[in-house]
Amino acid sequence: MNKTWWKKAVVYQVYWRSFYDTNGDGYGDLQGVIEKLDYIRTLGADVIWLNPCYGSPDVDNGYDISDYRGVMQKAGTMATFERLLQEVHSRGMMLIMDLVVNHTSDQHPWFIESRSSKDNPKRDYYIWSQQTNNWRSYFTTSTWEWDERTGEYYFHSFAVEQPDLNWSNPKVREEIYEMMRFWLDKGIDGFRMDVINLLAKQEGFPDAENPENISYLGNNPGIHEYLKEMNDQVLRHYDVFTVGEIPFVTPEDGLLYVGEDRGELHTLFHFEVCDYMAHWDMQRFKEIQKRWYDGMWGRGWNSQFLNNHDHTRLVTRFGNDSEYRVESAKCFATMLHTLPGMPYVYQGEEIGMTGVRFPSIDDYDDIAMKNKYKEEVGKGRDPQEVFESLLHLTRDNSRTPMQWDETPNAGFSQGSPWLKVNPNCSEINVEKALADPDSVFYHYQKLIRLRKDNEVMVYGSYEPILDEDDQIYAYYRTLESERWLVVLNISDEEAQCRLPDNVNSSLGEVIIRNYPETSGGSEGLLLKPYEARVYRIR
Ligand code: TEU
Ligand code: CA
Repeated sequence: MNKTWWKKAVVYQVYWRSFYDTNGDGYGDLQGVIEKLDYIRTLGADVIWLNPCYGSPDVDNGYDISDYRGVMQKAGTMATFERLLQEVHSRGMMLIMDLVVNHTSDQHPWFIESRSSKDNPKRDYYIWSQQTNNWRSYFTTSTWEWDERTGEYYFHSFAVEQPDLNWSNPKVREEIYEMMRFWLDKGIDGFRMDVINLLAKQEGFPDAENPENISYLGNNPGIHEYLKEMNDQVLRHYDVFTVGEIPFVTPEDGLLYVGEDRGELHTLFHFEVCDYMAHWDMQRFKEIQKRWYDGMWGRGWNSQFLNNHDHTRLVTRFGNDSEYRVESAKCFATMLHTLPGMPYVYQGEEIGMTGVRFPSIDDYDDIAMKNKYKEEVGKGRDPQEVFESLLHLTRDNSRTPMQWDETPNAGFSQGSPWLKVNPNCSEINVEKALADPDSVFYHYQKLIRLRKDNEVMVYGSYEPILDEDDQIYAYYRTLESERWLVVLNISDEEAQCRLPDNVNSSLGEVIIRNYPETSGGSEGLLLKPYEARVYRIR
């Protein structure tokens, strides 16, 4: 397996609008990211993934781009962006940007032209049709929107305000490649590619048998030709890192995107956990890890994450954010950083931030949630019931402002934050975390440092044991003579971990743990709720 710098990296995701506001307008901004870079550096992350900060009417928080070469006013200016990049580099870190090229904003000049007349030269930049089919989009009931002016429908995989680009048009592809070079020439270190497997569409848009399963939107014929071309035309000319956001993907298909012999992408995010596992499910999680490891190891590189700006914070969704918040945060951190693949830390995860429950739908911003709410209430369902059903997974769970300290608005903003701050901010914040040597923060810091010093965490093989156990997740990582055993009790109860005798007697030093030292007991290890230990094997 070839070794490159990014395989050893840990990525820290900055959702800038919720990170740190320096001018009091209620939105985090790029200047705020600059001011907090030393904090990220202290954590130890190597790469920063910055969510989209391009020109945008902001219907989907920057994922609806109207100006690919500009910086959104809320975020700052191009000069601030360039300073940010320079400051990141001067600290020995890297910066990757979101690349959102499946769709633009309906306010993008291309779309404004495209919709203006059927014979406009930009008409074919988007997908127009006289007919619809039965497909749902991510955020609405149909992928087709009627456009009065020219009497045709346009195609959108997400919101109505996010028309899909027509990638079968070579001019579109050339425009996108030019735009990518524009940013790469500024010196950015790569891209996180938004729903990149959606670029190619199904020929003729046939009706789906089960329209609720929207997997027809992705992995369609032609996608690999586009990605190879993108690599040929752009990426391979720079030393950069790419991660594709790839829903509906199996390990077999995953290899087609990131196989080391393929010349497409470096790594991917799959969503077998975050899109389909609403609560922790041990057997399912073990099965997913095993299948992806068997399918990709040695041939393509994976990612590890349990939350991001789209997915509810991990302690709330998978752990226990009341009784065992700190323990479960550290337990999942231990898991994410010891599983094979590149770990992602989503801002606030490193202090164990939790999801929220605001009283009313009006307290929420997420377009996915709000559209779904309207759709369901429109069917005559009880509004309160609909609202409650959406709380667990609304994207705003992880979008509330970063909690820096106990001052008003958690030290995030002097103004009125665009999304309310989580009321638990006086208890959970960076200032407290930095002052407490046992905090979640220092556990992450230690895990990240361990990765720098121990290649077994990066290149070690993965071998799970105790497969049937519903409380304990245990696995070896082995690289040459170095062998580690990770033992995690992912449950609210104590757990007896019955390791085979020969394993028990080979346990060496504990490399990292999330509880103070306890005695093992002769019949096996007794693990406290969410206890995590990593042993060196003798
Ligand atoms: O996300 C794609 C998306 O729809 C996710 O919500 C989904 O849960 C999963 O990640 C893929 O199946 C990206 C962005 O991350 C999201 O914020 C945008 O709203 C969306 O694309 C549209 O650009
Ligand atoms: Ca601001």
